[in-house]
Amino acid sequence: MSVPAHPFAALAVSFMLAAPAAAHFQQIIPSADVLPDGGEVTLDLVFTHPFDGGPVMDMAPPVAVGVLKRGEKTDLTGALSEARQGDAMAYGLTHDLNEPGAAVFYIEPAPYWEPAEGKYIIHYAKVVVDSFASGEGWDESVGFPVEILPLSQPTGLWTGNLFTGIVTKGGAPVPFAEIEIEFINDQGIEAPNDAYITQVLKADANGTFSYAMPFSGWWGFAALVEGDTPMMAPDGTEVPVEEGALIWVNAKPAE
Ligand SMILES: [Cu+2]
Repeated sequence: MSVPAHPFAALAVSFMLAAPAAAHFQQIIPSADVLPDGGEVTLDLVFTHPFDGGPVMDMAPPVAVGVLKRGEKTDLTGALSEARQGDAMAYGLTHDLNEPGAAVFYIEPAPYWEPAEGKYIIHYAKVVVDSFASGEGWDESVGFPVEILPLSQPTGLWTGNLFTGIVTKGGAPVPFAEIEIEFINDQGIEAPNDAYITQVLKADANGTFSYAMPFSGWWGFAALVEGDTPMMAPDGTEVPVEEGALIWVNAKPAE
C-alpha cells in the first residue's frame, strides 16, 4: 500500500488523506492491444494512480524503453516524445508494427524517490500488442529483474475472465508475492471503500496468481518486491528500492 507524495504538496496531502489506498502505477497503455491489420500503435507512458485518474507524478527520462519481437529487442528511447500532464512529465511514442506477431512494449523508468514512504520506486512495466492478431509470442520474457510472466494470453481476454500470471525475480518464481491491481477507471465507477481502489492479492507458493476482471478496460497488475540493492536518498541515507513488476491487460465486453 502506498501513501504517495507529490510536487503540489498541500493539495496532494489532503487528497491522499481522503484516499490513502491509491497506489502508484507505471502505465504503458497502447492505442490498441490487437491490430487486426497491423500498422501504427501509439503508447502513453504515465506514472499515476489509475483508478482515481491522478494525480500524475513526474517522470524523469526513462532508463529504457523498447519493444521485444520474436526474441529481439529494439530500443525505442529515440522515439519518445514528451507528453506533459499539468506539472508532471509523461511520455508517448508511436511504433509501426508491419509484421505479424506479438510486440511486447516495455519501460524501465528512472527510480522515483517517494519521501512519504522513504524509498525509491522502480516499476518495470510492459504490455503486449498483437500485430495481425497472430496469437504468437505473447509469453516472451523481457528479462526484467522482476517480471510477471503471463499464463493467460493477455490479448484475448473477455470481461470476467481470469488473468493468470507468475511473479518472477531473477527468472525464478516469488512465492507469496504481493500483487496490487488497479483498473483505469474511465467509466466513473464508484469504489465502495478504499480497499476496492487498489485490490490486493498474494501469489501462491509457486508465485502464481489469478484475478477475474469485473469491468471492461485496462487492468494493471503490479507485483511489488523489495530490491536487493539499496539506493542513496537525497539526504545521503541508504533506503530500500521497491521493484514493481507490472503488466497491463485489456478486458473486452461481449456485445
Ligand atoms: Cu503518487
